[in-house]
Amino acid sequence: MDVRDFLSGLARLRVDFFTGVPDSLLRPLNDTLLCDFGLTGAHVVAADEGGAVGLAAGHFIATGRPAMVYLQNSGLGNAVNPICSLLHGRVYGIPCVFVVGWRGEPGVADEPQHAFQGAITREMLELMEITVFELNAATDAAAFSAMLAKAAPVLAVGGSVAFLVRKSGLTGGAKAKPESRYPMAREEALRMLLTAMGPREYVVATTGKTSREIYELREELGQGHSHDFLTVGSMGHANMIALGMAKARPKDVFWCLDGDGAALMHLGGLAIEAQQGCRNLIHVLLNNGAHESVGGMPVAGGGLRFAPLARALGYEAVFTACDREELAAALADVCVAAGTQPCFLEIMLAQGSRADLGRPAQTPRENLRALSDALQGEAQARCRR
Ligand SMILES: Cc1ncc(C[n+]2csc(CCOP(=O)(O)OP(=O)(O)O)c2C)c(N)n1
Repeated sequence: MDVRDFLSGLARLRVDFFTGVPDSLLRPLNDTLLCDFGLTGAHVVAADEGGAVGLAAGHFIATGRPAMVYLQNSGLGNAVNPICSLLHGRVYGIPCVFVVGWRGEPGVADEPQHAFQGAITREMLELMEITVFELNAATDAAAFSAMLAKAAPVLAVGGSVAFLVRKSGLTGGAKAKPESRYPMAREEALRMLLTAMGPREYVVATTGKTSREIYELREELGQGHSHDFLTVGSMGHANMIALGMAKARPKDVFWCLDGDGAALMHLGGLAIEAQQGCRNLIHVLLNNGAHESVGGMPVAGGGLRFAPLARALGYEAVFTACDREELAAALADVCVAAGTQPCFLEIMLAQGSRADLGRPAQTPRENLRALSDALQGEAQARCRR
């Protein structure tokens, strides 16, 4: 259904505040909210889905009107705690209107990280006593009106409802235009990073297009994939995975290649990483100011700088680069500092990626097996040396 009709319908439920984390399936909704309300009015792009539930709760407490929380179904995990311990009728009974992009819906081919989450999404919502309505390409005005009529009494008694959006369930709307202040694309920066790394150094890459680009670049550079962990799901956890590996393998060097949206989602990890002081871990923040992989919605308004934050959290070796020349110089400095102190490198980037960007041909389990073999092989070689 057309996103404008959807929003007009929700206005009948008195929904006048919108927050969430973007999803490619919900792009018509995300872009329209951005165009209509900007970033500081009745629409807030949240750092994580749980935070969005908190914002929606605050809006209801202050106004008595339910808010919308939009999310990809991957984000349900982040929202479970405030749904169950804040919104639910046995706690405060705060109503909320969820709009959930249904990745991995049964019967539709999708990426491996969506398969299990997709299969349990409806049940998960129902288990949390949220009333579910499905929106698909065939949902018409009459069907939607019937859903609204059922949703109103649920919200009136402090319950929550979810519109579970199948592929093409929402269409039309505005198109947001990305703005970039920086010249370098993420793929170009990744090529420079992979070229600067030693052959035995390991990469833990964040979810989204970063991992897809690394996979393609490894092919292009003839480097193989055995030294990479491509975190296909679990947005925001690449830094903790990298820290876990770096602590367990102090003689190996690990590069965490992180996104700004992902880093912000679980920002606490950065503090833990800094405090652990692992000298064999280099955290690279690929900052394009946006959730580029799912349509380019801004991350915290698009102007967040992580380098000062990293310094405040305790990193001593902090580098920044805004173009190719600065990145080449910063990489030379990082390679000197790595091994002696924990390093943090922020690269300011333009938005954008190739239209023909592929996806890893390896499954996640194949990826893990190849990486485990490489780690084991390196440990054995070290014993022999
Ligand atoms: C918990 C969770 N919420 C939302 C998503 C959907 N998602 C996938 S990639 C992405 C954007 C990541 O942004 P960023 O880390 O800045 O990297 P970029 O795409 O800009 O390279 C989002 C929101 C997800 N995978 N998991």
